[in-house]
Amino acid sequence: MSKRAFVTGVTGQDGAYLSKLLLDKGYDVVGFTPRRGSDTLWRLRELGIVDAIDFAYGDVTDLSSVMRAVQRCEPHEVYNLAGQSFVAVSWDEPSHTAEVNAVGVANVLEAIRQIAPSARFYQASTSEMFGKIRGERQDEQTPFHPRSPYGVAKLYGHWITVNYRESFGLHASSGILFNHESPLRGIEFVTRKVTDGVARIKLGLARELRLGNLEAKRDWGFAADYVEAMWLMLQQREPNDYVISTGITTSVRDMCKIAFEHANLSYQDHVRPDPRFLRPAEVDALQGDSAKAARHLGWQPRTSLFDLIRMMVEADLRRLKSH
Ligand code: NAP
Ligand code: G4F
Repeated sequence: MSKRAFVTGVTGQDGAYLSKLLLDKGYDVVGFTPRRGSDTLWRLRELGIVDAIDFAYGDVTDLSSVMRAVQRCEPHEVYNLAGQSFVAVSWDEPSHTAEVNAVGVANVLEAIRQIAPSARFYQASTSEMFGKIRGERQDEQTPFHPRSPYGVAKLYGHWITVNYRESFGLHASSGILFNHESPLRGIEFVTRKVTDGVARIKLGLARELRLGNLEAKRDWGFAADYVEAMWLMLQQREPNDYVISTGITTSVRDMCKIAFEHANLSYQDHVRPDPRFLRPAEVDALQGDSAKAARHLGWQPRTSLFDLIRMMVEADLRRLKSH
């Protein structure tokens, strides 16, 4: 009999790559998604898996919808990827962000506790919880100091996961994932904004690209590598928390340089500063240490930032040329 996975946030970047991985492993995938007006299925279409997913409609902020869907699915594994994931918007929508990223996690855990207590649970935690860092590298022992309403809400999601593990013995794991990108990344995030911008400039559709803080540094990896770590966490005998990262940090400026140079352009000629994209509080730098994931899960990142950004520029050139 196939294993059944329940994936919230199935239409997002990670939901799409994770569903592909699970389907390839022979799982039945129930994708939990709010019914929205615009085309939210484009990522699942690009990966050619939209028809393989059994959709359950609902919202993580609506406990009854989560319970009904979990009841129907009878999952072996639950991946909670649903999130208001854009940090910048979390200052504009702090309450909504808390509803989805904090209360939503409690709702999914509560549904599991009451309906499917033997299901294994994955929570999409984030390096944004480290926030105002003191040391150079962050691992599972590093103290948290979130710098955005997004990070604060995610911290609740992280601790309620730990709490349900300790209180009720759920197999609940939290993956503290550093930034991960792909051609399926939302256009509002800086890597995709840059690779889309490069493609537009290269094709003569735009002349400049307006960005915020170029000095911020991130530890960027490839989403398809990172969803494997999610799956590996749920295959362990014991639940646990893991940092998932590449261990390499790069500034937004240097990431731009890689993207523009791939198209034989110079970022200095096209990137313009725009204070509208600065944040009320910034996470200046992130650099993870995934030694625990390497030891316990045998997980290693496989894709360099250089290859990732080139892949994204190529994908954006292809998309724009085909329109
Ligand atoms: P994403 O592309 O923005 O996807 C988020 C998904 O959540 C979308 O499918 C969205 O559906 C869904 N969603 C939003 N609100 C919901 C609600 N109230 N109920 C049910 N579903 C809802 O984000 P991602 O990059 O795949 O990230 C997946 C998760 O990992 C997020 O929780 C994010 O915060 C976290 N994370 C991401 C990274 C990263 O670098 N990518 C790093 C650490 C943690 P719609 O499309 O219909 O809105
Ligand atoms: O791409 P970003 O918007 O990602 P951010 O804020 O690091 O958050 C992402 O990674 C987190 C993991 O650490 C996830 F939890 C979260 O869900 C999301 O996936 O911004 C990256 C950096 C920031 O320092 C930002 O200030 O790029 C800087 N930046 C400079 N100009 C910009 C821009 N970011 C965006 N989005 N747009 C700009 O024009």
